[in-house]
Amino acid sequence: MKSWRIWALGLLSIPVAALLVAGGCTRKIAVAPSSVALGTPTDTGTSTNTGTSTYTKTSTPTPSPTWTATVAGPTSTFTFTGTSTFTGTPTNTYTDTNTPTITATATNTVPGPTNTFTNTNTFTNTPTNTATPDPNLIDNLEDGDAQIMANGGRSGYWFTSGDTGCSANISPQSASFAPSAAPGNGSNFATRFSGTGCNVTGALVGFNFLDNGGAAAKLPYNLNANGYTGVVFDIKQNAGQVSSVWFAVSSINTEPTASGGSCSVSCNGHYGMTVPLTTSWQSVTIWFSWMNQPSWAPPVAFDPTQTFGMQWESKDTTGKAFDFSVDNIKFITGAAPPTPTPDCKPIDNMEDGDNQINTVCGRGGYWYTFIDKDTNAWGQSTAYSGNGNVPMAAGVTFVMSSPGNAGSNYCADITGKVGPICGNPYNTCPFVGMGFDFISAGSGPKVNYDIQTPGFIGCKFYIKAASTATGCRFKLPTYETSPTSVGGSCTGASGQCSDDWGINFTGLTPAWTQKTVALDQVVNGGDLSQEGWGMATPFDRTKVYSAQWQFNNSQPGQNYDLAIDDMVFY
Ligand SMILES: [Ca+2]
Ligand SMILES: [Ca+2]
Ligand SMILES: [Ca+2]
Ligand SMILES: [Ca+2]
Repeated sequence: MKSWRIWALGLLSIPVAALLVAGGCTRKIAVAPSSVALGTPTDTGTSTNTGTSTYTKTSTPTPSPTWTATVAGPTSTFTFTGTSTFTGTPTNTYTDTNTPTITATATNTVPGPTNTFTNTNTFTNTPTNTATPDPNLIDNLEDGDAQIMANGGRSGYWFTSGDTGCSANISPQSASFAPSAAPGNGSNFATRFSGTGCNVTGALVGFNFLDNGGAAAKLPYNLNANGYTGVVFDIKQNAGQVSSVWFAVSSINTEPTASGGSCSVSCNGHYGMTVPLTTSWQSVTIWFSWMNQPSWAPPVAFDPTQTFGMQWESKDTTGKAFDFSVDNIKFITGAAPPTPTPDCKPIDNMEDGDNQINTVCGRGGYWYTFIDKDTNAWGQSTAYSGNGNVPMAAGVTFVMSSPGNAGSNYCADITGKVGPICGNPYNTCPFVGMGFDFISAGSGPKVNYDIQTPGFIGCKFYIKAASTATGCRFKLPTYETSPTSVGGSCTGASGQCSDDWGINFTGLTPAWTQKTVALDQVVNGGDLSQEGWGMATPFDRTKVYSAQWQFNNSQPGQNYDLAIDDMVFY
């Protein structure tokens, strides 16, 4: 019964992107000056008429006279020939759809009734482009090289980077970066980045604002000097399973000292935002004031006066294929709208493929397994994540499994076996499970999460069990039920802590099923109760530590395969 001896595995809040290395960022190659048409051309040129003129006309009443057009350039002469049977003074009207406006005049040499002419000339205009470069445009890739456009004083180069699992598989490689000739968004070129096999931190594509000539230290670029307050870009998922990226702006306080920043610990936690990908081009607007750091990163200020570049990161670390394109990156100016009010209800659908719940509304804890562990006979449970391929042990990062609920890519899934017997010294029985903390505590005491203030009254999630253990207990450790060793207040005798508030599920099947749990005590109309073997506490809705799914001595010796997906508050 007693879960007093918990050895949490994978609890380390692995900074998923902490080790992303922005490499190869200053490769300098000889390039021709940009000659791409910038901005909206202003047509101030001379029109050269190289088309064939045809004229149609209507006349009232019929029968029609016959008209023959003599075509010239912008000045055309019309000659009427034929026999008019009409009498009276004709009024001829010409409609000219050319640009620039043709100055043709026509002479109706035969009097008649009201005639209407429509000029359907086709002209080929050769406008003179007098547009000036748009200083806000960062790059449209149309010159086909690896350097961003020379607007706004910028000069940097594109680069790519991948972790040790995928560095050889990413395309393009940083040293040979080239825009993809596959059509960009209404254009000839875009940045296309693809790869597979990332297993540590992921992979990224990005650029520096300034060319530093290959030196280690990047050069700072001042966004405020031009009044830049945000950026828009076009982005599209071409293929692969990774369906979101982390967009980030590197700046001095998150950039490592080795590359010109001031960060010395847990660096590269750049300010950014998650961008969900779609399979058709979408325009994404990001105001810099909307951006946040990843929750694992030491909080520092975003300094817009000392930024280095922008990057798009695939955060998947389970080897999934990613393939996305970026085009038409452009700064925007002006006052940012208020930060959108985030939807605090979704907890995690795992679709970003990492081991962290959604970093929203103060949450951002990490998935883990926990397991009995002792030299006693009962300490023999096992746990695997990542489609059963990752044996969980202390410090091993929890890996999501595929596929997930409702055709999605990922879910949280653990497989293994519950230890066989209960035993001394406290009649402790085997247990194993998975869960997450609502707030990452790092290596410190667990952090209270308040579900009362946001008004959450329950949670929902999808669950399935595909092995012989068809039941589990869903529970929410709180400050009051947790032992002092992890930051809680439970000081009961040995073995009396961790009798957490929860609910038992039985009859789970291999089919995904949604469960709804009212997060309050049964006596208050909720679904939660303690098991009764431990210290009695109230269910404190302001001090919730975690959500966990656990097998215990009700399934000794059972094989289990338990999956969770699409968890939300309501
Ligand atoms: Ca383009
Ligand atoms: Ca270029
Ligand atoms: Ca996540
Ligand atoms: Ca999912």
